Amino acid sequence: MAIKIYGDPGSGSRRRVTAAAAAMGIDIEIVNVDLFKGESHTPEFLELNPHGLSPVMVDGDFVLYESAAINLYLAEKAGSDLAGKTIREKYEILQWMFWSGEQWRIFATLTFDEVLGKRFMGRPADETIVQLAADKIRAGAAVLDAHLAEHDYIVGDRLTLADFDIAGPFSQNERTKIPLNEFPNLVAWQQRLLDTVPGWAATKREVDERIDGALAGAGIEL
Ligand SMILES: N[C@@H](CCC(=O)N[C@@H](CS)C(=O)NCC(=O)O)C(=O)O
Repeated sequence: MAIKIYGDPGSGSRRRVTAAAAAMGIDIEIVNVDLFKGESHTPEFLELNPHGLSPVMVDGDFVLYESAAINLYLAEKAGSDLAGKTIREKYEILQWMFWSGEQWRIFATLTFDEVLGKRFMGRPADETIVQLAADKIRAGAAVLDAHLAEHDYIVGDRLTLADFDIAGPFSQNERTKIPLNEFPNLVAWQQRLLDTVPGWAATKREVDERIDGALAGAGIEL
């Protein structure tokens, strides 16, 4: 039975999982959950993830949420080296994945909620929050940019799960305008991922079509 991934095609977090699964050659069955219709807050979905967030993985009777945890589970199950070949590489990858969750993507999500989420609700963004998130993103991006001046990928100069996690905020930046484009090595690395990781390019098209379609449907111009 294929592993199921529940989530919305516009979700940058679902993207991290579906792109990583493709890179690891893992067969998955996608179950679409429409976030715009509130489908992640139905009683059935909340049984899978009480936080009501996309994505969720279901492998037989095992249910797991949090994209990074799902990717680590998939890598271990498939025996993929995307989670690291040596103990040192594994912990370097985990270092970046934890950093990404706690210090990086959270500010991109905050910006998405302010700039896009609130637009869908007809409310203005809180500029103090947008500015705070931009400052935090700039601080992290400066470190990443310096790191990527010396490396083609985040760890070990080859694709790993750390790349998917840290690239997550690029999923919405054409719409949220978080300040990633000020950092040339970061932009070049993102383009490298799009050019060399087919699943990253395919899921970008999915996210863009889904969110741009929702914006057009709601008559919102950014
Ligand atoms: N840290 C979580 C983030 C999940 C998340 O924020 N998902 C968003 C879409 S990218 C969501 O489902 N939002 C719906 C909501 O807030 O109700 C993960 O990595 O899975």
